[in-house]
Amino acid sequence: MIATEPKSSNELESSNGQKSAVTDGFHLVVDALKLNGIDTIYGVAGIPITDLARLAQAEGIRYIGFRHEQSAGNAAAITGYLTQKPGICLTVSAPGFLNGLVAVANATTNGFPMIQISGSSDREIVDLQKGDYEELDQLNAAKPYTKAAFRVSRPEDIGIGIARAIRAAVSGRPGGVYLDLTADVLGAALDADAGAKSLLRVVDPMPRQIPAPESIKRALDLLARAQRPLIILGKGAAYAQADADIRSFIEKTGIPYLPMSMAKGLLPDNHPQCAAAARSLVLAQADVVMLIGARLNWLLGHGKAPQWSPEARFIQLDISPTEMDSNRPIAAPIVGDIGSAVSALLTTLKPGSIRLSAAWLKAIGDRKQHNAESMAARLGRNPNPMDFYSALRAIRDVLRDKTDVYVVNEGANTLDFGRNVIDMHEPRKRLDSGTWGVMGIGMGYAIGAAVVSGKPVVAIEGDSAFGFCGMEIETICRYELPIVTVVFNNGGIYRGDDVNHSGGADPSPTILMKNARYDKLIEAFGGTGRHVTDPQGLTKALTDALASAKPAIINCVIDPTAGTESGHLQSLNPTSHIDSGRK
Ligand code: ADP
Ligand code: TZD
Ligand code: MG
Repeated sequence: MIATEPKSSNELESSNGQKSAVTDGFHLVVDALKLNGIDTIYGVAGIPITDLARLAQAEGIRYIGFRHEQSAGNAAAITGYLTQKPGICLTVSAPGFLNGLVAVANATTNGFPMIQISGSSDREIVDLQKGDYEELDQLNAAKPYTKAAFRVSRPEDIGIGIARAIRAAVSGRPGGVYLDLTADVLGAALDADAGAKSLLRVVDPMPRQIPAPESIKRALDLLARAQRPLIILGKGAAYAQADADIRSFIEKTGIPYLPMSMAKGLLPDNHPQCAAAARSLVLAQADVVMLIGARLNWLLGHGKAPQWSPEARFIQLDISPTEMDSNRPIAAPIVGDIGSAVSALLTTLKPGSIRLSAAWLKAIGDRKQHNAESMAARLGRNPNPMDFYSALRAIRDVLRDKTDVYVVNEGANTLDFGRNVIDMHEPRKRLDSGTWGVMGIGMGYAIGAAVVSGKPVVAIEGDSAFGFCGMEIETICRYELPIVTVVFNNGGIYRGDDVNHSGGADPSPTILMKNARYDKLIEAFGGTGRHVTDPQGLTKALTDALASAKPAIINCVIDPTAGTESGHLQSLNPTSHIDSGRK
């Protein structure tokens, strides 16, 4: 059982009869986390970390207990993204560890700082494969999927282990870190004074990385020669929390910008320089492109023609030097942290040095207006049943003046349409499937955002996406978090009308339960469920749910034929002729 008294309360009688205060691994872990300002742990309890969770809570760290480690890990990852402090996920050995590892891998892919702390079984049994309870060589399993992985094998190394994990998570390009704590280390006793001395508070774990002045000059010279410049803001720019300087640089230069999905709101989406509604035009025609915290990966077509002009030249601001030239040659790399880099750009920028061609701005303005009109027409329709547009219009209108609400979004069509329709007005308020396009982040991200901010969250979830993490509804109700989950229920992955080509009775691989009532799930846990079939019903249900600030699910019936296979990613989906009758 846990010692309810705080640390160093136990006393051991030594061989000479002297009593000396002792501490143990559990206390040292909690003390080390607190010393480094960690105030929240997300996890699932069990052998050997149950008492670690209890002790953390007893000592004032908020502990949020989940139903599945993957969601706990996702909550930790988004906490890291929102706060620049590593989010902590606590897991049990082997299966719990592996469940959490998916979230750590996803965090690493997205550049979110988090630490998965996992208990592990006895080394001598694991290493000789003698067959332990929950046996797994966790450290080696974690290595390929994490930014760094460490194991602590002596209680006196806990302080160093946690310090190294924190630095690895937040320095340079942030990522997911694994920290392995054996059951032996957790239970091991240590002289309390020696234990206290072994702990350290990390100094400046996320040091500024000031870019070379010549790299700033090279970039500004290139921009000065541009006719059709474009800035792309990625989630690295949002993460950097240099919001005012980024806005100032964009406004001072007048350069049109395109936000990647999680950078939406860094400047409000209705900003006159936002070129999101002219995306294909600006990608194809820009002659100098400045990437700020965005990788030229698949989300940007790898920078390749025909999406991009083969003549375009690139400036890239990134903390990771090896990101440069990963897809296209980078003519002006700026390696450093975005806060320092943008501030240096602002001080070096000479007024009037960047002149945009009027034709460029006009072409963008015209295309924006044209596309805005088509979008308004699509959003203006009121089909029955609802399609993605009419449902998202209702949500957009409810959220318009509630700019403090976090929006979590995942699915295929639900994600792709949601990104385009829901405007964001504040930085770091949109949290979505990110670099992997992963399903199942929804409830973890929603819980993490609600816990760190105390603000309301609206999670717009495809019905398939929701299923990956739906049991966390109980977690949301247990902690009474102000999260409204809107399930876009089109009865399937992408669509709800696919057929079994064998003619047999089983549903098609992409089909989910017809007429499922996700709203009823939350009622089992005392939350509010609403079933809506039209935009008016959705408007009212969402407005009421946000006003109550209580957990709610809105089951939102969407036309099963409204979506497209793979959403907007059809070009990535290889297809086969399944049978001759297939259309
Ligand atoms: P998006 O998906 O929004 O395009 P990416 O995740 O591809 O964004 O890119 C984010 C980039 O931002 C990464 O290459 C990462 O190294 C970089 N980055 C993250 N934090 C910082 C920072 N503080 N300063 C500079 N670059 C950063
Ligand atoms: N598993 C995981 C972890 N991530 C994935 N991206 C997938 C499977 C494959 N997948 C997608 O890429 S989107 C999607 C899956 C299963 C679900 C789409 O259905 P939905 O959204 O109901 O969430 P729409 O609105 O019906 O398209
Ligand atoms: Mg669906």
